[in-house]
This record gives sequence, C-alpha cells and structure tokens, in this order.
Amino acid sequence: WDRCQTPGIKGISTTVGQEQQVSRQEKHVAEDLEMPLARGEMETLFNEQPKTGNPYLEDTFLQSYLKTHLPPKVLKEVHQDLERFGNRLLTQIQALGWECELNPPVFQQHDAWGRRVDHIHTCSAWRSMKDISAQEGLIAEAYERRFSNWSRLYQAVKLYLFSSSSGGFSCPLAMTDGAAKVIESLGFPGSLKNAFDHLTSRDPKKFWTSGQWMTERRGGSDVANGTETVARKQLDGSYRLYGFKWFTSAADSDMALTLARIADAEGQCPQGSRGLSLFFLRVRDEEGKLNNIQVQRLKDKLGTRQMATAELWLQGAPAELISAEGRGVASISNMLNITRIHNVIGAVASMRRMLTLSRDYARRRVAFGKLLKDHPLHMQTLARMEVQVRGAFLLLMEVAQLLGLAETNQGREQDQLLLRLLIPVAKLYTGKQASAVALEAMESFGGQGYMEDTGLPVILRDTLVLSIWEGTTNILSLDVLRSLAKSQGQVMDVFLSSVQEKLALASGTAELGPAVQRTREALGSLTGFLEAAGSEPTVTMELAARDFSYSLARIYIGALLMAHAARPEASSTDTCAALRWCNQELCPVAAGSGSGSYGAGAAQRDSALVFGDS
Ligand code: UCC
Repeated sequence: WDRCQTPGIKGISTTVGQEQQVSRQEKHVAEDLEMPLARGEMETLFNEQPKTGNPYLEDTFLQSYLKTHLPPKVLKEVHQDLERFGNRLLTQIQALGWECELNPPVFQQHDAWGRRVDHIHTCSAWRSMKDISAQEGLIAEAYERRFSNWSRLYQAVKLYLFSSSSGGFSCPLAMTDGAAKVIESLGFPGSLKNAFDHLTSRDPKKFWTSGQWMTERRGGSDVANGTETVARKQLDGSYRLYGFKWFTSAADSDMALTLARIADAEGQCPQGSRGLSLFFLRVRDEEGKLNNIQVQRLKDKLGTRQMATAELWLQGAPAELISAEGRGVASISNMLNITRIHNVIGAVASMRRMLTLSRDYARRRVAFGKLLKDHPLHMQTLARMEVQVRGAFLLLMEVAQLLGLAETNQGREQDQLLLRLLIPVAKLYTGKQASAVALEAMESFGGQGYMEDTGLPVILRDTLVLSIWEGTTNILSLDVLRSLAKSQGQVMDVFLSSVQEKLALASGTAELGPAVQRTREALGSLTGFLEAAGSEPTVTMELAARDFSYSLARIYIGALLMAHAARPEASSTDTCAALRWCNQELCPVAAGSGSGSYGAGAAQRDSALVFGDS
C-alpha cells in the first residue's frame, strides 16, 4: 500500500474536502488492485515454453530414412543405440550444452606473479562433452567400421542428433574426424599411428581432439598466397614452425594439422600452393605447457562463443612433416572434405532443432483465439521450412552413404566422383539454408524468439558461421568448378546419370508427375547452359559458379525427395514435399544466363553497380 501512494498524498496536511478526495482515490486504487494482473509483482507471468523430447524418437523423417536404407540387422542395433543416445541427449547433454554457452572459455595470459601462462580456461561442461564424445564413439564409429559402409552414415546420424545440444563441441569433433581421415589416407606415416589411436579412441582418458590451423592473417580463402609460416628442418629430421595463425578454432585441442613452407639452407621458401607442406604437431608437452606456442588472444565472435578460437604465434613449435613436400593443400583437402560434411551435419541439425521447437510452440501458443497450429498461414510457413530440412537431410545422407562406400572400397569410380562434387555443393547450399530457416523459425516465436535466455538466438548466431568457415559460398562454388576441371567434366556425367536414375524411379508414381517433369526441364536447361558455355567464349564460368552450384543442389535435392517419395511405404507428405521442392526455380543458372549475368561485360556492369561508376 505504501508503495502505491503518490508523494502528493502521503505526509502532507490536508483540508476536509481534500481528505474526502483522498479517501475516494484510495478506494479507487484498492479497486484497481483487484483488476487482473494489477499485482504483477506477486504474480508469475509466463509464456508457453516449447518443449522437446527424445530427438531421435521425435524425428520421424530420420527414422523412415533409416528403415528404408539400413539392412535389418544394422537397423536393429542402430535403432537401439540411437534411442538410448536420444535419452542421454535429453536428460544430460542438452543441459551441458547450455552450460557451455553460459560459461565461454576465458583466456589468462599471466599468472598472479606476472609469469606468462597463456592458459585457456574451459568450463567443466565443455570437458564433459569431450568425454561423452569418446564414450559415444562419435569419431571412433566411422573408423572401426563395425557396420561396414553403413558406419559413416550411422556416425553422421549420431553427430546430427548431438550437434545442436553439443554446446559447440561439434567443431572440434569435425576437425578431429578430418585429422583422422588425413592420417588414414596418408597411410599412418611416422608417429601418426599413435595420434590416430588417440583420435579414434572410445576411452575418455585417451581421446584427443585436433585443430586445423589453416588461416593466417593474409587470408583464409587464399591459403596458397596467405600462408607465411615457415618450417625449419632440424638435425634429427624433425621441423620447427615459425609463424602466426590468425584463426585457430578449438584452440584447447591436443594436436593440430597445419600448413607451412619449408625453408631451404639459405632460408628461402618456395611460394604459392606448391610451396606448402602439411605438418602434425602436439599443442602441449607432457607437463601441459604449450610447445613453443604463444596465445595472442581469443577471438570475440558473433557466435560459437562456447568454443575458444585463438590467435597463435608459433615460435619454433616442434612439428612432423606428414605430406610430401609441396603437397600440403592436396593432403589437407581430405580434412577439408570431412569438415565440410560436418558443416552440413551442423546445418541440418540446427534447422531441425529450430523447426522442432517451432512445431511444439505452434501446439501450445494461442493467438487470435486459437492455437498457432490452427492458423493456416503460420502452418504454411512451417511446412515450407519442413521441406527445406527434409531436402537438406536427404542430401546429407546421400553424401554420408557415398563416403561410407568409398571408405570400404565398395564405391564405384562414379561414386567417388559424385562424392567429390556433392561435398562442396552440399556445404555451400545447406550453409545458406541453415541461417534462412533458423531466422524464419525464430520469427515463429514472435518477440520471444529474440530473447537471449530462450536459447533461440544462440542457435541463429551459431548457424551464421556455417556459410563462412570451411570455405565461403563463393570459394565452395569455385571448388565445384575445380572438381569439374580436375575430372575433365566426368563429374557432370555422373551427376546427370544419378539424377536420371532417381527420376526413372519416381516416374512410376503418378502423383510425382509434375515434379518429374519440372526436374527434366531443369536438367535440359542445365545441359543447355553447359553446352552454350563451352562454345561461347564470353561466358565466364567463374561468374556463373554460384548459380551453377545452386542449380546442382536444387536439382539433386529434388531428385532425392522424389526417390524418397517413390518408396512403396512412402506417405502423402513425402509426395507433397517433393512436389513443393520442385515447384521452385530449379535451375537459376539458366535464368542468369538468359539475363546476360555471366556474358560479355557482365563483370564491368557488376562493378559499376557496386561502385556507382558510369
Ligand atoms: O579452419 C577453419 C574452421 C574450423 C572449424 C571447423 C568446423 C566445421 C564444422 C562445424 C560443425 C558444426 S576454417 C578454415 C577453412 N579453410 C578453408 O576452407 C580454405 C578455403 N579455401 C579453399 O578451399 C581453396 O579453394 C584452396 C585453399 C583449397 C585453394 O588452394 P589452391 O592451392 O589455390 O588450390 P589448387 O591449386 O586448385 O589445389 C591444390 C591441390 C589440387 O590437387 P592436385 O595438385 O593433385 O591437382 C586440388 O585438386 O589440392 C586439390 N584440392 C582438392 N582435392 C583442392 N581442394 C580440394 C578438395 N576440396 N577436394 C579434393
């Protein structure tokens, strides 16, 4: 009551008339306090909180995919493990992930007595994630190959379920997997068998994570010209590295793979891509001290704040040469291709997580007198997101299947070529999809979606990096062209025949007719574009690279959705998803070509538009 009195009433002498007025006012205030929400300070105001359950059991699309593709014996084991893992995610790992977000790493450069220590403090939840990753075999599964070619797919599914609860730990896992892959593909040179055993261990005490130190201050995309780090050979044949690494993700890792230029006796280094070699190093010595490495600072990032990204000075860091001299980029590309697949996993996982939350919210939240789920326009928006997530998921599974075949020597040459093409296509396309879908999903919560403590902005922030790290959209588009050039066009033949195979499958299902038709037309436009580009010297493939890559992604995803919808056990929603996907512009490169976007003078016109020159 005291708090409700205004200064004009309390403690001031009044006349009788004034007293009557005051008493009327008091009555009025007392009545007001009976109004709903008037005693806000005593009431709990709440919004409907979206809740999710076991992420595996809730993901019916994932389950239908596994049922269709896995051999029954594998499915039985995988299903049991994923159900158990889903419960662990729900009851333990999700909370740890949130703890990682609330307790980002802290960098301590000096101790209390002024000694330089360069210590990166991580929270206990982050360290638990490392233990859990080992226990769950999140890396080991792919290299033990218990389920032959299906092991990669199984690992990808587990990582997909883990990703959005992992508190950013997916990042070191991506690089750890990439490092294991490089070591395996190099045939375990030198002491690397030991490192491989650590990277693929299921024992938390033994398990290592790896960094991938590629980016230097002069450039993260143009590695060939941006790398300044020098390697000096020692008398015992080992090397010491001197240089500055500008972005080193998960800098608390146990080891790293990195690029450097080997100096000759005069201290001269070969330049360009062919001057780069690949090195392995241990980040710390047996006592836990950095191995001639100094941490300059941690990066202040928009997202992925749970994970320490550092600037590192290499000041004679001991390292082992693991590639042939000058074959650094080619050797580390095995790592890049794996981390790019992990990027796709992260993209699909964050889309699925956001959509699952939006879906649950639609069942709880009332607006304009009915639940959100009963508003057709709201559900149309969610359905469009669902089509995006399904398409991206199928593309991820396709890549994981192809990788599994390649790693167990069951893949045909065509499968290898298709894998080489689909990795950059999937990475660049899903990287962009993820932030668009996450943003749309955030909007489905209205203002609540914008509130930090709901956790929704974290997911959005973390998806934004997916189109940047591991190669930006344009760099990946150029990598698509690289795969074409390197195979002398063979990857395109394989791509076309793979899409045709899926179309043949889908053409037996009458309802899919319009989607089949549109995809056939898109394929015609794509081949038409390529023929014209081959015979028309003014068309610059570089300018067409992004639209071309988008065309490959949309056409291939359309074909996958149709194949999924053509299964005997498919549902009407599978058909609906395929039809909707194929109802968009499937071949943007043909449209761009028609408008002269890649032809003579296009680059000058773009430049004039950007800089305003006449
Ligand atoms: O480290 C980073 C963040 C880590 C966090 C990871 C977490 C991700 C998952 C998260 C889950 C949620 S970000 C830094 C990443 N950096 C990049 O991605 C680099 C981007 N730049 C490129 O990709 C460029 O295209 C370069 C560096 C590859 C271009 O180098 P070059 O030297 O100019 O390229 P070349 O000369 O064309 O290729 C050299 C050799 C060739 O082989 P040879 O000599 O036999 O003809 C190429 O065919 O390398 C081969 N090559 C490849 N092979 C190049 N790229 C590839 C490839 N992708 N696959 C196979």
